[in-house]
Formats: sequence, C-alpha cells, structure tokens
Amino acid sequence: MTDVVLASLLRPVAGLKLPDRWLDLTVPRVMGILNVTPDSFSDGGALAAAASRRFKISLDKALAAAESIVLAGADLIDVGGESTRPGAPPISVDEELERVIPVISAIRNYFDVPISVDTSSPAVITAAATAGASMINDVRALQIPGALEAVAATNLAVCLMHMQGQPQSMQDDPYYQDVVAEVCEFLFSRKVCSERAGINGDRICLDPGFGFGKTLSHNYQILARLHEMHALGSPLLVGISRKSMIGSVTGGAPADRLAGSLAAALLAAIAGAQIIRVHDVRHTVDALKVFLVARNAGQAGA
Ligand code: 7PJ
Repeated sequence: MTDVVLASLLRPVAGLKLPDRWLDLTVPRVMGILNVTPDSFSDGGALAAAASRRFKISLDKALAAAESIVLAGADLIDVGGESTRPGAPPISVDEELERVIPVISAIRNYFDVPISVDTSSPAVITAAATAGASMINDVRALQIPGALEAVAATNLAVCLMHMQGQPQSMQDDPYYQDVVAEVCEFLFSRKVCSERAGINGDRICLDPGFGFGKTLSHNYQILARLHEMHALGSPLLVGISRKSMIGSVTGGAPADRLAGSLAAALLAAIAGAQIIRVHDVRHTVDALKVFLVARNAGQAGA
C-alpha cells in the first residue's frame, strides 16, 4: 500500500495548459533555446551582434534560427534577451523589450510553435503576452515586484525556476544542507504564491535551476534525485544543455558538450522530467525518440 501511495505521489503530471492548447506531457517535450543576447556564452551572441548593426538583419537571423529549431522538432521555443549566465551584467527593461518583442511577434507570424519567453520583468511579461507568447520562463520565479500580477493578468503558462542568489554572484559559494529538499521547499512556496495571485496550478511548471547557485555536486545530486520532485505536483522543466556541470566532467567548450548534454537529457527523461530545454534540438529529439520506443516496449510487455 505504501508503495502505491508513493508511486501516485511521484507520478509525473500529464500536461500543461497553454493559452491556445493543452500541451500533452505524457511524452517528454523539447524546448529549443533562441538567445537574442550579445553575450550569450553558447552562440557567441551572433544574433545580437547583427542587431547592433541593423535591426532587420537580426530579425531575419532570429527567424532563420527559429525555423531551424522548429524543423528540428522542438515542441516549444524559448526566446531570451537577458543573459543569466554567471557574472552577466543586468540589462534595462527597454533594451530587453527591444530585443525580444519583435522576435516573438515575428515567430508568432510564421510558426505555430508555442513561444516561451525567458524574462523576469513585469513589463516584458505583459508585452510578451500581447505579442503572442504562450509561456513565461522566469529564472527568478516571479519574485520581482509586479511579476506575479503581470502573469496572473494573462492566460500564459509559467515556469518557476530555483536560483540561490543572483546571477552576478550566485556561483561565489553556494551552500545547502540538503539541496533537493531546499530547492523543493522554494519551488513549492513560489507555486503557492503564484496560485494565490491567481495563476492556476495547471499553468505552472517547476525547474530546479541547474547551475544557478549550485556546485557541481549540488547539480548532480539534483539530477540523481530528480524523480522526487514530482511530489511537487507540477510538470518539471530542466535545462542542463551545454552547462558547466557537463563541461566539468567531459572537458570541452560549450559547443563541444553535445554527448554529455544528451546523456543528461536522457537521465532527466528517465526520471520523468517533462520539458527539456536544449541548444541541440535535433539530437535531443532523436535521443528521446529512442527513449520513448524503449519505454513503450517495456509497457507493452508489462
Ligand atoms: C535555464 C533557463 C534553466 C530555465 C537558462 C543556459 C543558461 N531557464 N535559462 N532553466 N538556464 N527554466 O541556457 O545555459 O536551466 S540560461
């Protein structure tokens, strides 16, 4: 009996409500990353470098990048204008609006893919909703004053992520007694705050925030115990792609971390993570196809 209760507590949530559709999460979904930052560590800021010369070029390039993400099989596309890598400088709201809103509108015009927007700013949240976004991906878990209300005033889904500290200093000396318990406590309290503010539970997903105020050991403890986080009762989103927790183990620059990233994506999928945020969409989609066929074969034989 205890096993049955435990199994139902840890059963992954089956879907997420987006404004215009129900995102079925009984199979793992892939979120493709589209950075529109000059200082993005993984693409060298190529898109925004073009933006500083002539905006139209940037928009064309952003659309081309979005197209390749969609053709590679992404289920969601995550547009981000603020770099949150360790030590990154903050940017102004105006600059963030200028970077992301035209890209959201353009993607919305050309593709049917749900758009997630990597932002913490209430003004960007509101503008992103108007421009046709489906989800807010907030590494600060809607803690900036006005952010909860801004999401609640829309019908957008939201991803609440855990971070210890702030991007500028989060890797200085991260400390936890029990990293999984503390991450879960934080996410649960942010979920409760969001629901109290009027955001329905079926619109919320949660993310442990790999690399955000965590040592290598913390990151791998979370990955190893990821399945426990289903007890939070929300879909789990994870971003491990090309991060230093991969590079520290395999060596290599971010662009050379594909195999390690795929191993981590697969481990997350086996643990029941429902949305995997990645740079290498095609390869991750392929890896997850193999995972799914094996999972279905196991279920058919059971
Ligand atoms: C994450 C993110 C993550 C969510 C970044 C990078 C650093 N959003 N934004 N989860 N990471 N939800 O892409 O490596 O792990 S920025």
